Amino acid sequence: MKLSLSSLSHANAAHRPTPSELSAKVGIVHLGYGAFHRAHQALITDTYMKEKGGNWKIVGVTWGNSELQDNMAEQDNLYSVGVGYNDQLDIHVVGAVETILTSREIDKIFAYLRDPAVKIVSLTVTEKGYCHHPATGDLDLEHPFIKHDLEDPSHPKSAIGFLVEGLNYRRLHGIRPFTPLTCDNLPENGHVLEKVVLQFAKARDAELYQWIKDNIQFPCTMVDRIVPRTTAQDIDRVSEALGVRDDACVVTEPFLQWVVEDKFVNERPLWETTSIANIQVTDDVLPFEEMKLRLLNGTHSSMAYLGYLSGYRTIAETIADPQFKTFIRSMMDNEITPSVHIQGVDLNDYKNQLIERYENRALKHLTWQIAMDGSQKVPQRFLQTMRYGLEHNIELSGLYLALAGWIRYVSGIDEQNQAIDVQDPLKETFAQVWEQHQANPEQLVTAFVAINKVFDPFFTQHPEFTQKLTAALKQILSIGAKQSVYQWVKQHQSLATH
Ligand code: CS2
Repeated sequence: MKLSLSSLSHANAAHRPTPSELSAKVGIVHLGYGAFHRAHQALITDTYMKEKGGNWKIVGVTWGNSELQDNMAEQDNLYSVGVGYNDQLDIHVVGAVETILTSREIDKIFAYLRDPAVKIVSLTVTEKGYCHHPATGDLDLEHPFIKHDLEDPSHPKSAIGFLVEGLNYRRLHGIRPFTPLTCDNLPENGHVLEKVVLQFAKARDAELYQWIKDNIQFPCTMVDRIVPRTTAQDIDRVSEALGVRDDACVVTEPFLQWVVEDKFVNERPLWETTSIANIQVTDDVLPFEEMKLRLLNGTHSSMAYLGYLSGYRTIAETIADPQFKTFIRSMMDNEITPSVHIQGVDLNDYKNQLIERYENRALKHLTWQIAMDGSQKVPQRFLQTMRYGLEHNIELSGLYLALAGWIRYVSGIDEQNQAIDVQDPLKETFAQVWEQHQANPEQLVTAFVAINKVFDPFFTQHPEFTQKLTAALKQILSIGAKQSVYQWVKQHQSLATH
């Protein structure tokens, strides 16, 4: 039997949405309805409606995942969040979703974006969904979706196109605007969104640009919860625990954090008043973003590239290798922490907790999944920390190894000569650079560092950066990623004992 309102009444009535939640109206449109959103903002909003009421039902927009749309529709738009820790699994059924639309259902999406009842349009469209140059933050006016949306604004393909057209309608009809709320893993994500929205609006119409500039705020957020892509095994485990089959479930970890900048141009749910811990509304999100992007995402990506090349399929497998664990923890302490400036957080506890989160055997978080879209992630996960380190004379050998691991990974061939399924908007560029320079690591690194969509010119001006990166790549090419990590640990342990 499938999950639905009626099957739930028989199987597990405790999980039924409350009557007030069932009758609540839509208040949020979420662009980029994926696993992360389901286990984070949607779950939090669900808890809010169950505990406090309010009309905050969510319309989720997915770019192409019509299977998820079908599964949700068959389940009365219910799904469960399985919270897993090693062998333990707790289930929460979420009833906060009104419906799922695909990005091609343009009229239906606009009906919501125009509706005054919709007060927030939130986004998790991944780094590449901002259609910007990651190194500069500028909108990529050559991006095919952006070009299309500027020519035909009423049939957008990009999230930016939907947002601007929705705001434009409200401007022209005197309807109170919604707050665009980004929940993607980018530093100063609100500013990134604001910049691309304004540049897009400017390319469309000067008045629209000015109106957005004067009337819209783009709160920054720091979001954190590890939510791997759902597997067939996850579906079986959750369905068994729930008593009915749920093809739209997600499995996540117990940890959750959300820090939101308090500048909304319309109403919002007071998420921070729910019984869920670790939700904070503040004036300054940047220190939290830096802490999380550098310590968590930076080490996640390090494990993704070096772990994958070492033959480890998941993060839990990678961190179970004691040498990797030492490598990651030392890198956090010696190379990353100096660049993190935050008051009121015990960073030692935070880092201990990160290692425990990585060790959680309930999550099968593929190194391959995290390795995806490196061109969009490397600037904020590695390069900003390295820039700080270069400016402050901090030793960065672990980060050089991780960055070299990324360069090695995007060659598309692993250490056993098997193909790697590289997923990245710059995949072709990487393949060409490798093709041209593979016999020569110096040239290879120089050509990578010259890719200005990823590397800020700062790095080309620092010969030390290129030299050390080349040395790390040479080592990976000669002894492999795993032995390079082992060697690193050996050297650092002997340094520590001298
Ligand atoms: C991961 C993140 O896939 C990735 O790149 O590093 O999705 C990570 O799991 C989240 O940011 C955790 O909050």
